[in-house]
Amino acid sequence: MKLIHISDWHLGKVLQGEPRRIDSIRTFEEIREVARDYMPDLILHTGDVFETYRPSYEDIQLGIDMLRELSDLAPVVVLCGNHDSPALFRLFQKLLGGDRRLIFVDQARRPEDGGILDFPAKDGDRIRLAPLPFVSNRGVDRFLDPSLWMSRYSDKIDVYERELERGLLSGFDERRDVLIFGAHLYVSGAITSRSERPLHISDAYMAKLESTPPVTYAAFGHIHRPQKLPTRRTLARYAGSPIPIDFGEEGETKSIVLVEARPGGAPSVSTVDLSGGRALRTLRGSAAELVMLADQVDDALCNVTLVSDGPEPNASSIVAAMFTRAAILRVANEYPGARLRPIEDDGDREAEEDLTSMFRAFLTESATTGADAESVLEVFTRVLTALESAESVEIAELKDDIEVLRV
Ligand SMILES: [Mn+2]
Repeated sequence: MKLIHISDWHLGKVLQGEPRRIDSIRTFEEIREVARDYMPDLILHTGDVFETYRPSYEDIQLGIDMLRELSDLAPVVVLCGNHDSPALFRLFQKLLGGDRRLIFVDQARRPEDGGILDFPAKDGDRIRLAPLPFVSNRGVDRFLDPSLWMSRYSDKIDVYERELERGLLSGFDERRDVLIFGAHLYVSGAITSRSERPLHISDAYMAKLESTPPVTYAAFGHIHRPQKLPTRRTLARYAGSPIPIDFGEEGETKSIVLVEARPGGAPSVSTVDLSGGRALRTLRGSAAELVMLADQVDDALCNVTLVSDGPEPNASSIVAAMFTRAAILRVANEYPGARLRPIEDDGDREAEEDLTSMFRAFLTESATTGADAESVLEVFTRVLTALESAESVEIAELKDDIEVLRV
């Protein structure tokens, strides 16, 4: 049998104001070409098709069109990720009726409730898939015995995995079956990209990798960095996202996974790199240094810091003129005095800090733009004092000061 494992499209993602639709379309075209050549028996999408619970109609249309195109090549199973809405997945499934070519799995089900999906493969083989969409820690979990509702996340996931394992093994035919597990899950040992939703990759949402059911291949979604997982008994991978979703993924090579296996045999697993998504680049340097980088940047999405001797009020236009093909998402200007030096902590901190010291602390972490930090702090203090002391403040008198604070 042959399987293609894809994941984490995040359609509808807008990065610092820049829509990523074109990146998704370009990588989809690569995925489709690979699928046409590979001729898989099954395509498994391990979740986060959409960026949000309520995707726009355009993004729904795009996602469905892409999945339908893939389903012309092989049956497609899509697991609900933590960014996806289970209710929307149920609606899709309802609209598709009995279409066995495109299956949306909103939640895990017990084997007797259709929790295990079988697909015919080449040479009379059969793929048995145990799908485990994202399990939330919130609310009452009907899959579990009520006595387990309050237990740790990893223990809950264990229950799901044992139940699905039972389903995979019941009626298992070693001469023709290849077992596959698919889950939208953060498992121990995974290296994150820092661009996944932080809460959902915290320890509170971590499952034990060793609890993965014993299958020929375990397909994981959720973590955006493509990677093989350090398991001994089961071959397991995160397919990762096809495009770098956020700056935490800067420089990652994206890919999809191809799996070929015979019943009872070890799988052969390979990856195909995807290059369609525009790169993300963080650039920092003087005008002379940045100009040298301009050639390599191409059409990347860039966050640029222009380093100068003093405040550079035209930083944005200088940078824009250098990088004509790139999408400039953010321009910062750094120069001596743009940040305050932190004051030594004398340990005798008052219970409630006053606004000036809070603002001072802020200016040690965030650079000012257009005026040096000392003068911004001075103006801030002057405005604050005026507001606190005067019975009525003439805004007009403070106008110049406020102008400085605005830049
Ligand atoms: Mn996810």
